[in-house]
Amino acid sequence: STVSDALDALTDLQPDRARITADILHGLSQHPRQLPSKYFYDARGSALFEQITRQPEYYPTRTELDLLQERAADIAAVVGPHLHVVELGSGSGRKTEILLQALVDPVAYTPIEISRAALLDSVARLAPALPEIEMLPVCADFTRPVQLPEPEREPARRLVFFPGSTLGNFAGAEAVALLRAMRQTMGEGGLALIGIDLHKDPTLIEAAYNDAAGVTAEFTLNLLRRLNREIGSDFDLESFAHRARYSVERLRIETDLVSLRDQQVHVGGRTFNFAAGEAMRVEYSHKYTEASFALLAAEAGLQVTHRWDAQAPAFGLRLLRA
Ligand code: AVJ
Repeated sequence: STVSDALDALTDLQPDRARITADILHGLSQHPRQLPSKYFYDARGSALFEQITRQPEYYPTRTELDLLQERAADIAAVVGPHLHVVELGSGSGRKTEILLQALVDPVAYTPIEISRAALLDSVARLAPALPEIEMLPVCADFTRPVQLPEPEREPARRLVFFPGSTLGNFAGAEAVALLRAMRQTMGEGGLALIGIDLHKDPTLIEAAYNDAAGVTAEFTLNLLRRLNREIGSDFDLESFAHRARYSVERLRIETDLVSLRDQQVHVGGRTFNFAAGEAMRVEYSHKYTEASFALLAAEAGLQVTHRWDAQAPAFGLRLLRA
């Protein structure tokens, strides 16, 4: 596609103010409180995440990019030609570019991305670089049902691309539900290529979510800034602090915004009291072992057929089929 064809094909299902307000009110009514991490990604949040990926402590992105680069030809041979690639949470599309360049005659590419700004940037970069591929972008929350656009040319099968260990943001039943929905998206004979961060020295993991430059803290707090702007809440950004700790029992980073004092916050006409020290959960980043991932996939009716791993820091790509 040309950039202009790609933009004409855009499906816009970006969450609106009412949807975001309902999700936030629901999260604030839980004990302990929790806010969905998908709302990190407004234009600024996506830009801050890109900045995180360039911090020396944040190993996942560069490790996965190198792994993809090294194994792309092998992956392309295994998944076969003429694919419709559907990516969940496509962000900047840097990983996609490596994959699409390696695949044999890919038919179409559907990036699904909640941040319209990130989506438009990636389309503007990918369309000219890959003019032979039909671009069918979708701005949407990929945890909600999305009607997939149909490519003009009939693909051999779909390949769901889900890199970045984004799956790690989903705990337990939600992760299984997402993988089940992904299985539907894969369709008949479809495949999924998933990037997962693997369990390793907790010190390395914790450092990745507590970079010395403070970019991750800014990224976390940006959620409150975004909510204040878009749904009219009045979170005081000076009165909450980022905290990310690795739980060795649960194999996950647990990121909280901790209230620094007793305070009140107003959202959607309601008042919420926060005690000093009270933590609001804003993100999980699960890490996996070989066994824990295979079990999770099996719960969703999926089988791991191929693995490609990076060592030190450990990171994995998994190919799944139904
Ligand atoms: C984009 C979801 C994979 O969980 O590692 C990075 C987001 N949060 N630093 C992750 C994130 C804090 C990232 N994912």
